[in-house]
Amino acid sequence: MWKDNLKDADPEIFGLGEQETKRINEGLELIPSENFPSRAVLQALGSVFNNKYAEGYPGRRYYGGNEFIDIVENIAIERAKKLFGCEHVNVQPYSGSPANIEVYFALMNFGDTLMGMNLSQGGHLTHGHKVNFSGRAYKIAQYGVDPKTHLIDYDEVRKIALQEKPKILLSGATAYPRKIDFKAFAEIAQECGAISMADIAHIAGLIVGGVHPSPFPFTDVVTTTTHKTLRGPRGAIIMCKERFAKDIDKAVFPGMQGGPHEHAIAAKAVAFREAAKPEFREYAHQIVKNAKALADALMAHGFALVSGGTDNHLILIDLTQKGLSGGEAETSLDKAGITVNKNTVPYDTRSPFDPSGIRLGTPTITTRGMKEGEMKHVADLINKAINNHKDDMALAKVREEVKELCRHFPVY
Ligand code: DSN
Repeated sequence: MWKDNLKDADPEIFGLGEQETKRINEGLELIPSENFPSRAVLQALGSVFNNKYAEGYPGRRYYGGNEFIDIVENIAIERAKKLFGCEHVNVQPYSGSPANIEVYFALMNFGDTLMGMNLSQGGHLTHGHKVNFSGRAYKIAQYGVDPKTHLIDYDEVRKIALQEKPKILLSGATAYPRKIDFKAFAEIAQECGAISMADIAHIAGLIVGGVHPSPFPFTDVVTTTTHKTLRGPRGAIIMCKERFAKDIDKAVFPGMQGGPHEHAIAAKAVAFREAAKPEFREYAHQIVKNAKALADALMAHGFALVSGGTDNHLILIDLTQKGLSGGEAETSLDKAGITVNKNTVPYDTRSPFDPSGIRLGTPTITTRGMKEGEMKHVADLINKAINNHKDDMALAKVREEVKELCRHFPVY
């Protein structure tokens, strides 16, 4: 119904929504940090919960009229606690970057040392990159991956941590195709007197689905976005041990944020309910099965995969041997209806603006029901597009094949 109203009120935006829906339905969206949430999640986002100012926390608001909002926020909190098995949750962070910065603001003084994974080797901007707030306000120590195996070298992490004595030791990544040993990180943090923090944004859905080890109960503070493998609305939450709860809550509000986005919080609650179902567990397992099948099929076509494969939802391809850059591949694949993003590979010799790799993953194609059999087909299509990356006619033909495959797996 809202769509009809939008159609009358703003045909231009409505029309673009129609085009975006068509793009989603007819293309392969392989960006590993994206997903297609349910209509229920989208309805909660487009609901009356958008309207309310609710600065503060349930039962302690700075505005009247929050009797229903309080219930919604409490439901979101309780569901997240149960889903992840954590002691305290703040569901108000607007997104992943604010959530991470709120943790730093809560638990460190400016100038203290933050140790995280280097962006160029799989970390995130907010894990201490020099252009980001995290790299400006704090002293930074960084770890990466082993030059040969492309795996995190936990002995090396320990060595750096003992030397740099960070206030926070952060684990988590945005372009790491293997399992992360959160227990090893927490032990290293304990040994060097640091607070252990994990950013599980990419793999939260895999963790609740039981297909990746959890950072709980040993990690002190855990952040996650809610829109990636978790398949909820764009947003984030911060989870922590009870002893950090007061500082975290104070840093989120009034420290960094004003009015919480209660429509997003309502949608987070809906997503947490969905993620607690047995079907979601199956979904998470299928994401990984699909990623492994896609990785195997790509390697059979001669693609070089960082770390030689994947354990999670994500695949990082080094295109050096294929003779094109990540940027060129992204553009050509776009023409073929296949969406990926250019990405640095570990020890990349090219610039981050046109790096050597592309990053792809299986969360959205698994959401639309594709299984291992389709992964072989997807790999063939990627291979065809890359091999013909300069030939627009050939790419248009691949686009038709992509459309035909997708026709059997409608999204919205
Ligand atoms: N921008 C996200 C990603 O694509 O991995 C990380 O926050």
